[in-house]
Amino acid sequence: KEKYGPETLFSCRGAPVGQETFDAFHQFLYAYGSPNITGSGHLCSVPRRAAIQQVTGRRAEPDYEGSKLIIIWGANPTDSYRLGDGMAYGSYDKPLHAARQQGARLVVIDPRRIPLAAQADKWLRINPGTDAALLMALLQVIIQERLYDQDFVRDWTIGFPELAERVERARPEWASELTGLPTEDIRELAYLYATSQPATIRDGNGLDMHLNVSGTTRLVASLEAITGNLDVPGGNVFYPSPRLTPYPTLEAPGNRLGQERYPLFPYSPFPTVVDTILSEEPQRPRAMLVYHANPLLINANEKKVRLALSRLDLLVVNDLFMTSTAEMAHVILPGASDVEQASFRTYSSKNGGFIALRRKLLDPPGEARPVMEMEYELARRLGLAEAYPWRTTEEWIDCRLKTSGATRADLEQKTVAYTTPPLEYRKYAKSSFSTPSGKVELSSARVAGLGQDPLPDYVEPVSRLRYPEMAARFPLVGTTRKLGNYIHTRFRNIPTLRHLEPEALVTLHPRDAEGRGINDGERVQVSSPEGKIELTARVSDEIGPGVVVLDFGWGNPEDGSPNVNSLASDEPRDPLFASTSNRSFLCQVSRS
Ligand SMILES: Nc1nc2c(c(=O)[nH]1)N[C@H]1C(S)=C(S)[C@@H](COP(=O)(O)OP(=O)(O)OC[C@H]3O[C@@H](n4cnc5c(=O)[nH]c(N)nc54)[C@H](O)[C@@H]3O)O[C@H]1N2
Ligand SMILES: Nc1nc2c(c(=O)[nH]1)N[C@H]1C(S)=C(S)[C@@H](COP(=O)(O)OP(=O)(O)OC[C@H]3O[C@@H](n4cnc5c(=O)[nH]c(N)nc54)[C@H](O)[C@@H]3O)O[C@H]1N2
Ligand SMILES: [Mo]
Repeated sequence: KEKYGPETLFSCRGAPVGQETFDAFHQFLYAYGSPNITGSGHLCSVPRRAAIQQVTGRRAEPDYEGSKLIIIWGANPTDSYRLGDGMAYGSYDKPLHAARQQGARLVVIDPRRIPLAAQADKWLRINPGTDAALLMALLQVIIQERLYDQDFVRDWTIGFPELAERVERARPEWASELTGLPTEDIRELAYLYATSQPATIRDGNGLDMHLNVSGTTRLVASLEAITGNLDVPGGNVFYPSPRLTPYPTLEAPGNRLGQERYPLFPYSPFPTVVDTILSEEPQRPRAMLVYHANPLLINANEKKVRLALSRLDLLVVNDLFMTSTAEMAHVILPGASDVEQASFRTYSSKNGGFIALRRKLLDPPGEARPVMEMEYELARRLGLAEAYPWRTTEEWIDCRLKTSGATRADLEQKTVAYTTPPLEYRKYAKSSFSTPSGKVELSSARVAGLGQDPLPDYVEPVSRLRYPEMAARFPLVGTTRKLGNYIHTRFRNIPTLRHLEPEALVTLHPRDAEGRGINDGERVQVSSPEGKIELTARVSDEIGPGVVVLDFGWGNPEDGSPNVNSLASDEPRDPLFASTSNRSFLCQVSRS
């Protein structure tokens, strides 16, 4: 701190589970004098949410009940279930299946035949990263055929003529070339979506890990809006969510790293942190406090991330297990697990926003401690105790719940407490949209003000078309899948789960396997411009020819399988959010 300044300390957090994952070391960092929080956000829903916010003020979620058409778009809810849905609806996928029983049609847009695709009326096997082309063609047909909601567009949107002009040349034939989808399927989906009133879209993390997440997801929101599907029963709605007492209690001490370049991204994007560590800037990151995260394995370009982490003067990792990131640490803080510390979480749902408490069931073993108490103790020893309104986990929970409408005592009795009224539709008629103009901004003056294109557009992903020369050596497009039995890089050390999915696989289409003399179950090499790994081949037509799917989440010391992210490049990046293309990279598969 004395030598380089407090802002050279960074905190890095992973995908949140309980509220403690959002809050850990936040107060500490601000009290210490650093505004710099980083993590996995650039790969996970933050860009999608922030991009859609520019259009409609808030990301609208699917309201399956009463819907006539459900589009599952880059999401795999069967394997990647969402926390809270089970508590709100009895089981995570109940509303979706209930709507199906009422006759809703189901369309899945995914490069891979996910479990829901097998039950769908239509599976559109799209080329990875090309969704914006499909979206523009849908808009083109819907606008040209005047299938949009003309009253809504007139009263509640700005920028419609500009959007219409932008998509004018995006004909289904054009999109067909890029997406690999038949022209007829594109035209049919445009009619189906515009004439099935109401229709709903479940957008997912499949749209996140590409270099154009901002353009793609703004187009999703634009499509929902102009067809009159926003905040209506059976459409895409703004669910109520609980409000917690504001946190942290301190102001951010100055501008975060990346704030000027990526002002719409609420943290410091990890790729920017990596670049800055590797630069000669005197103010570069020098120390990192990693909590509940495995940044070495989950970011594109493992080699570069490893180099950056190795340059830090101090790397502290708080985890339950010896992860690949923890192996690099100077200091390891043994964390208490979910069952060894109390916590809570807020959820949005149709029935209202609710809060659920997680009870402590066991004492943490050995030197492990609840994170909020560890944070407080660290702050106390550094003379920062007075920034803290809590000392214990329970006091932290009380602090956060103070103005929420629920108390810890309530939650101990009820487990789940609703703190808002149930969902109300068409809220915009009363309170407008929460954008600068109060309307849906199909063209965004705020984005233009950042020197960026005010309208969303198609950008060619990492593909054979974008890099024809590279494609001569690496002719396949690699993408990755999350495994239902694991969460990201976790749980391979649980024998019962490991028994179900013992090793990392690469899935190839039969035609690609045959052409390479590869049989199901054989060891193969997968190489990309960034590196080379060995995996076991799985031959299946659940993906198209020319695309291979690699299993994400392996690479920790005890799992003995390689990390797919060593093959993905960290460039190019999304212009607004620095998202990298973890889900499309050029590669080649050959017999080992
Ligand atoms: N190629 C590719 N890359 C991806 C993805 C992909 O699908 N494909 N997915 C992306 C997405 S969506 C995300 S969110 C990120 C995930 O990125 P991360 O969140 O960084 O990954 P996790 O593996 O969930 O790491 C969580 C770590 O926290 C530890 N942990 C679990 N519980 C506790 C606890 O109670 N206390 C403490 N101290 N530690 C705990 C676990 O042991 C684990 O090491 O990866 C992203 N990267
Ligand atoms: N069991 C389990 N549950 C989880 C997680 C886990 O790791 N394991 N992770 C949690 C986290 S942090 C998250 S973010 C959520 C994610 O949950 P979801 O939002 O459902 O996202 P994913 O499971 O990553 O699935 C995304 C789908 O998008 C597809 N896809 C990939 N690229 C593209 C593309 O370019 N276009 C289209 N249209 N589709 C594409 C993939 O093939 C995949 O089927 O799940 C959460 N729940
Ligand atoms: Mo995520």
